[in-house]
Amino acid sequence: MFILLQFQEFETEKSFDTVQILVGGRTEDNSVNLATLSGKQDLSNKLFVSASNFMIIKFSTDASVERKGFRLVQYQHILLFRD
Ligand SMILES: [Ca+2]
Repeated sequence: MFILLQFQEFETEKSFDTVQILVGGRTEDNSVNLATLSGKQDLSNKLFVSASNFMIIKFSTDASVERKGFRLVQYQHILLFRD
């Protein structure tokens, strides 16, 4: 099982409100950081991929300054390889 994640919109307070994407394990401690995102970004052409059936999306924020936020799409599928 692969998990593919795509952001349709992304805008958070730069450096202070971050979205982390972690892959590789069931818990944060067992995962590696694939990306740390913040600010206003066009990510509509970028796919974030987990090669397992786990993906952690961690939003960290502070007490001041809000932006629009983010909207994401998740795709799950099984890839079949044939000779
Ligand atoms: Ca903030």
